[in-house]
Amino acid sequence: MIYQKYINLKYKPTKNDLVCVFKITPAKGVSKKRAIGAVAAESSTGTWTSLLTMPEKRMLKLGAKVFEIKGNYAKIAYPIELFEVGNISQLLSSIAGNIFGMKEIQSLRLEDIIFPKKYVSKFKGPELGLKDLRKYTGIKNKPLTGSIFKPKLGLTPKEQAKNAYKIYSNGIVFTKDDENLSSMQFNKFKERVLKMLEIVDKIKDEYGRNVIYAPNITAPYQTMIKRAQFVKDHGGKCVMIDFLTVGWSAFKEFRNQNFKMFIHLHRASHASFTRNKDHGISMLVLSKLVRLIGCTTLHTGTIFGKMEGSKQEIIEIDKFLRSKWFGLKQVMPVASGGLHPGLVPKLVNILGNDLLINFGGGLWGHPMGAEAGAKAISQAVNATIKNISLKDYTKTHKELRVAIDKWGN
Ligand code: CAP
Ligand code: MG
Repeated sequence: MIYQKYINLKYKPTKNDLVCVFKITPAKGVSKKRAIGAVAAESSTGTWTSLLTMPEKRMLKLGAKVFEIKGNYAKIAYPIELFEVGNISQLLSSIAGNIFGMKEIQSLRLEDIIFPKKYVSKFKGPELGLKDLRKYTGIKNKPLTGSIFKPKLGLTPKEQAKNAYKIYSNGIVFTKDDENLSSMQFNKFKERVLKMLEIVDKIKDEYGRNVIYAPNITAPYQTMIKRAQFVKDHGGKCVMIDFLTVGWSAFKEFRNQNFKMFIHLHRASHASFTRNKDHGISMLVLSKLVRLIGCTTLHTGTIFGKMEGSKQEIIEIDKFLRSKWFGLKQVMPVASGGLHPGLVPKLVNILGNDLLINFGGGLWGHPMGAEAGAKAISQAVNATIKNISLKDYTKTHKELRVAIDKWGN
């Protein structure tokens, strides 16, 4: 059986091999080795039967090698020659393509990819990274705080801009459109951007602070480019892209335009294939691919908020994004989703300060209004970095107390 020939437990990966870690659950009645061999074959040079078009020795030499099997986890080494330089789509069509549909497996999850320098060196990584964001905002040793306008759809540009002023002037440094706001009848892109950038300028004039607005340019590629250029032409410093719904190719091509603007990446739709721990692709893999292409900030989860994501997984992803990695700039992780001021201390204690913490409902739902919502967030961050318990801080900070009365901690 050809599949098993892709298993070679004596194989030692070379420094140029790309290594994938898979979690493989064989289908009923299929041996583990057959299932794992099938994944290695189908994701590299093989298929379901022997062939006459190439000597088997040559096909296996260029093929993937299963070099480690531990329980349901297999490590597979791929010769770098199997991948086109700089082509993420082709990489995924190989190691995250047909294999998920094979009858030999019941479920399959691509847990991690260990990239060789030879592969990474062909990518630019972030044009503007974590350090550039801190430099621009002037915020050094504490998390950045941001907000998403809510309700997520329905506000007019004028309403959004008015709300933006209320929170920028009370300590919020970053605001973004929601992931499903692009250019709607009730909120046209250009009108929104112009009104929002006027507020950004107003804050600069009145407070001397650089604040950031991330307009969502998610759209067909050419429209994205036009919208990004419009933002840049009007003094904007950042754009937001839902990278999975625009696609890897569009995201990479956009990055390659070198707009010299911050790129805020939203991961809408990721959970369709990251949350099932037996089948799909891990958020760690997505994070590595995103950093290869390059962005400034990436949503990675909150542990305590409304979205699924384990503490261990989010710690690992955030650590990777901030790590030294073949000279590529760092990416700032974004914690967003169901967050409110009461969660700030435990979030920062676990995920650290190099974080953008975004609040949607946890700001706009504050009983005293948006200004108080923004103040409560700043108060929670200040209490955390001063190592003062929220309980004590609420004694002298009403906005925080009202937030904790409503949402707890
Ligand atoms: C949060 C949010 C974010 C998600 C993203 C929303 O709003 O704007 O898009 O949290 O999730 O639309 O739900 P709230 P993730 O603060 O009101 O929850 O960062 O996990 O991709
Ligand atoms: Mg959202």
